[in-house]
Amino acid sequence: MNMDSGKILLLLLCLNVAILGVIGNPPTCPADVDTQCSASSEWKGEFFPNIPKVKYEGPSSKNPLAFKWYNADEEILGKKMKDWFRFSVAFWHTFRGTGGDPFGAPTKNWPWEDGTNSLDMAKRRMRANFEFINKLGVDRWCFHDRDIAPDGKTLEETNANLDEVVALAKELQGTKIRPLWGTAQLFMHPRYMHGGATSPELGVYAYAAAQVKKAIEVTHYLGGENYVFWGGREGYQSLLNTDMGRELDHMARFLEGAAAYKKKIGFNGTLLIEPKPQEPTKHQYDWDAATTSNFLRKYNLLGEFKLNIECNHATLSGHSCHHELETARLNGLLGNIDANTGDPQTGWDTDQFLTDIGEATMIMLSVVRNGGLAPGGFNFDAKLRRESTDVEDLFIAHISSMDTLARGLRNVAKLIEDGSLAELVRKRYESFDTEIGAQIEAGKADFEFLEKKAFEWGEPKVPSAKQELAEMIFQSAL
Ligand code: XUL
Ligand code: CO
Repeated sequence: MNMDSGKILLLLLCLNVAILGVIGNPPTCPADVDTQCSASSEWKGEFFPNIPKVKYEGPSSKNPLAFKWYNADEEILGKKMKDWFRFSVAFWHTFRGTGGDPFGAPTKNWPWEDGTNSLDMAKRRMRANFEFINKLGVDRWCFHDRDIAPDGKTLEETNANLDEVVALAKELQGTKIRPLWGTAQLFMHPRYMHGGATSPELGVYAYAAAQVKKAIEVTHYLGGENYVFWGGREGYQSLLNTDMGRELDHMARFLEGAAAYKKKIGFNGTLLIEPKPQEPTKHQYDWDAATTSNFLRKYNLLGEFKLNIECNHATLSGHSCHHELETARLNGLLGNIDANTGDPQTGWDTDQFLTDIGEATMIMLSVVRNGGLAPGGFNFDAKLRRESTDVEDLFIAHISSMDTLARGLRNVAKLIEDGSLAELVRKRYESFDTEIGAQIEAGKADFEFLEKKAFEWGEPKVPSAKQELAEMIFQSAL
C-alpha cells in the first residue's frame, strides 16, 4: 500500500466514525467497561447490554446469571413461587449504593452515573432501575422519596423534582410493575437530626408531616401496595435531655395523621412500621416487633398498621429473624419482610444479601404459616459488599438471594410433607389435649382446682424436649 492509498483509507475510516457518531445506534452503557454514558438525560440505550433476561435453568446449571431454584410460575404449597415471594428491588441500595463507608471513598463506578445528583441523572438512573427489574424478572420495587429525586432549594421545588421523576417512573413501570412500598427519607437531612415525628422542634414535625404526606401521595399515584415508616432518628441519644413520654405521644399523633390522610386520598395500601433497635440513634423507639406491637396497642393503632420485619434489624435487637417474624405473625402484624442478613462477627447493620439456606427455611416457615405476605412481599434491603464492583454483581446478588429463599420454601414443603417436625411439636403439648388441658386453655381452671389436681397427681413426669431430634429433622430437609 503506497502513502496516498494509506491516507485515503484513514480518511474513509474517520468519516465512517463521524457518520456513525451522528446517525448510529443509540449509545449503550456497556456493563463492565470503564466508559461513561452520554450526559444527555434523553439517553435511552441499554444499561446492561451484556446481561440477558434471567431465566430458570434448574439446580444443575452453572450459569451465574440464571436461577437454579427460583422458578417463578412453579406451584409450591398451593401458590406460585412468585406469589409467595413478591420480590422487590430496593432502589436505594441497588441504584444509590456507592460502596462508600466511614473509612473510605465510593468504590462503585456504574457506567451510567455521572457523579452528580441532578434531575437528569435521577431520570437516567430510573431507566436503569426498570431495565434491571425487567431483566431480573420481578414485578416490584421500593424507594425513599429522596433516593429517586434530588432536594430542591424549597419544599415546593423538592416536591416538583419528585413529581418529575415519579412521572417517568409511572411511564416506565408499564402495567405490570409497581412499588411494593414507598417511604419518606426522614433521616439524612440535618433538619432531622433530632428526629422527624419525635423532634422537639415543632417546625420539623410539620416539615416531616408534609414530606410524608407527599410520599404517600406519590406511592399511591404509582400504584404502591404498602407504605413504610422506618424511624431511623425517632429515638434518643440521652435520656437526660429527652422527654421520652412526650416524644412517644408525638410519634403516635404523627402516625394517626398518616393513617387519616391515607384514607382521605383513598390509598388502600398497608401502613407498615419497620422496627430497628438502634443505629443511627442510640435507642430507637421501634426497638423490635414486641416493643412496636405494644406501642401500637397503647395508642390504639393496631388496626391501622402492620410490621415490616428486617432480618438484620432482628439480629441487632438480639433476636433471630424467625423470632421477630413469629412475634409479628402471632400479633396479626406480619406485613412485609426486608430480606437481608447481618454478619455474625459484625455489630452493625451490614445489609447483606441472604444466602443461608437454614435461615431462609426458618423464615419461610413463618411466611407459610402466615399464608404468605400479600399485599406485602420480600424487599431486598441489601447491598453489594464494598469490594464487589462489577455491574453483573448486582444481578448475581439478587439471583443468589432469590434462589436461597426459593430453597427455603422448597424445604418447608418437604418438612410439611414429611410431617415429623409437626408431630414432634404436637406431642410436646399433648398433655394439654385433654379435658383439663382444654379447661385451662379456655380460662376455666382456677388455682384452687389446679392445686387439688397437683395434690392428687403428685410429682409430674417431665418428658424430653427432643431439641436435637428436631434439629436433625430440620437439617434433613435442607
Ligand atoms: C435502614 C433501613 C431502611 C428502611 C427504609 O436500616 O432498613 O432502609 O428499610 O427506610
Ligand atoms: Co429496611
